[in-house]
Amino acid sequence: MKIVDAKVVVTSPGRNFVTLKLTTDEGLTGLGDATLNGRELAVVSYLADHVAPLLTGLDPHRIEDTWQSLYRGAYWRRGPVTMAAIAAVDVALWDIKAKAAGLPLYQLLGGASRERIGTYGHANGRDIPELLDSVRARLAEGYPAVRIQSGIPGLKAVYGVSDTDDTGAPVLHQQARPLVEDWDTAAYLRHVPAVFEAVRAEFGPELPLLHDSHHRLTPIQAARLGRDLEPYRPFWLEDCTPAENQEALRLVRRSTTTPLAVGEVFNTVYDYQALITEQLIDYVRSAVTHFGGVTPLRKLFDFAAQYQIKSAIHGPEDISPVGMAAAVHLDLAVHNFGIQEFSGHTPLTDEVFRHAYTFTDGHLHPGEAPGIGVELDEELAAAHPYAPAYLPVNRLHDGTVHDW
Ligand code: EZ4
Ligand code: CO
Repeated sequence: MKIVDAKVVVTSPGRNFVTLKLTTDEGLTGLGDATLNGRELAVVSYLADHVAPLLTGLDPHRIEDTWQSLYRGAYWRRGPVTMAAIAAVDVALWDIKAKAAGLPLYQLLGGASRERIGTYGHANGRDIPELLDSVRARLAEGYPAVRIQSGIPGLKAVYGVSDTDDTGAPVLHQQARPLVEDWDTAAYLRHVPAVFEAVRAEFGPELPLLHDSHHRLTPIQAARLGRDLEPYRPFWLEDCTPAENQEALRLVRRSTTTPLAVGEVFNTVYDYQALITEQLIDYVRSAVTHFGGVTPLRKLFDFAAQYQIKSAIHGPEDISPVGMAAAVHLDLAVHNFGIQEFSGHTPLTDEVFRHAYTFTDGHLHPGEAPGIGVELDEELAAAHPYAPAYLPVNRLHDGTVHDW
């Protein structure tokens, strides 16, 4: 079998998605997600201008060899653009291989290690009463675990709150300039324990509660927050510091027993080296889409497993259903599965990317369709062309740019 066509499809059914479609001489097709939120066209160029010409004529069964030749052959290794492009190729090849075998991808990864995949959903509110309503809504949808994010007194727009409307539906950042959010770390550190207190008081001790600090704290601030949240037994504290400084997590780790989750912006195993070998974290958060595909993410999970660290694949709306499908197959197969973030997509997005995976009673299952189980409606995709979009920028009260 040979690859005869490599096509990059950009579509915006409410937000931008980049998809690689490979076609073989036997008529099999494979899809891979290459969406890099806010920098989409850089990956389109990487794929269309530099990778697609290398793919035609290759045997699609040679996944490891193709991955290594794209990673090592570029000379310029790592980085989100490169790794999103390689991820799309990797997933499209796994899709083809599994279709050729007539099996759902998870069967090629060792088969099911569980019956279904536990998820967490996003609850948020501008204030605590609104957040409590939002938690109630997620529980009514069946979510077994909930991430809680709240507005902070004195701040007008905060991560995880300003990007949803009153009904909890995502507000899309389809605009030509970044939205500016504001930030005050002291106000945040004062408020978050009160948020946990209120949610525990309302929903009791059993509901797993997660929280995302979105890279905004220094190590000593993160240590403080981790300690302050201990009485409420959080499931995890996510991205407490900008963790490209891996050593920073040593201070946090020795200061608190609050579990730590890190890695949604990482793109290779090297970003995790100290975090895993020194057991500084509890969950690895990388997405298939941003980590070079199923091949390296499986290796990461196996590495993490030796240190009792579990998987928690990033699952925001900006991972397309193609990237989500690949994640769900991995989740079902790996032994050290932890939890899967899942927000779902708009009905229009689910129409452009028809998928076999299902979400029932708060749990995902990849389904039994051969491959990853996603079909791209190219006509519908073309009817919704790319629209410029940026992630927000964060500023302190005096105007200083802060981590977003
Ligand atoms: O901000 O995917 O845990 N989830 C997150 C996400 C990220 C977006 C960035 O594109 O932190 O909401
Ligand atoms: Co996050």
